[in-house]
Amino acid sequence: MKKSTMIKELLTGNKVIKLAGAHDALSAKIAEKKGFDAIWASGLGISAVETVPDASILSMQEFLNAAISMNQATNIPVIADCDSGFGNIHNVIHMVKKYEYAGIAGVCIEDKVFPKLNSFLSGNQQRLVSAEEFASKIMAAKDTQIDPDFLVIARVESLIAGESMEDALYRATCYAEAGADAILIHSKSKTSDQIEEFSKKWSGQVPLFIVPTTYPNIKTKDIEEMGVKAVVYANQSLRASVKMMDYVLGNIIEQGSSLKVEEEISKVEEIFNLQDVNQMKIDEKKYSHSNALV
Ligand code: SPV
Ligand code: MG
Repeated sequence: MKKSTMIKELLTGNKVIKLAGAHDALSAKIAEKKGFDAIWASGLGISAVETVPDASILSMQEFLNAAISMNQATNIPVIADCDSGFGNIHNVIHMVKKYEYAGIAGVCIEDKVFPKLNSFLSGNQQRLVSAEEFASKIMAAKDTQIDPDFLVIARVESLIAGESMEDALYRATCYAEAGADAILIHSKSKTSDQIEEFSKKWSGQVPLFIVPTTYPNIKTKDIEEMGVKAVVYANQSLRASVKMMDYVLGNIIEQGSSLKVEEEISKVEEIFNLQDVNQMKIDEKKYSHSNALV
């Protein structure tokens, strides 16, 4: 089954869809192994791998290459975080052609100006484009896709930019009417109150996605009860790997050896498994020169 069809089917199913943020093929593969339904090719994560800010610094092609790596390494759909669409409607049209052709199951674009800033960057003003301008981007994206199952998610940043709940609901309605397949409602609140209020007032026209980074106490059961369809754990694996690398490398310098941390890190065999070394061994036997001659 096509990966876009897989995600479309999940959207119409009755389970909450769990997406894991990934920053490369390895993190995507671990997410699949752990049972996530889909991958979120995180703009923050992909930028962090290059140690640049999540502020439209990398090019679309760089984000796309990272998403392709994740897609090729896994059997589950990849939804690509495409920031504000890399520019205006012409950039969005180009983006949809490229991502769809590459086999990415869907894209998510947000209603911030280009260049965008990560939603949690403080001290900088988060600026939105008008609802009308962003609705045009959604229309352009939907008109461009060839595969009917390719997903276009509209991300509403009103609550991030300090706008009202009414603004968020108005924008979400405009984007759904423009053809968005789902709405991602983002919040930086320390509690899930905003998301709860939004989902209560939402018409249900299209399904909702949430990203509970700042309100991590919310559980799958609560999400289900709210009527939210999908949850994106956008940056937990990135933060986990940074913390662990920092701790382990610091410890080696402090101790003068890796002995103390040896039990706390993955065995080399676990790395081999993630690299499909087993398959390499099977291929080696199957295609050995002696077999070829008999
Ligand atoms: C990302 O993962 O890049 C996101 C989610 O857009 S967040 O960083 O929470 O805004
Ligand atoms: Mg992002």
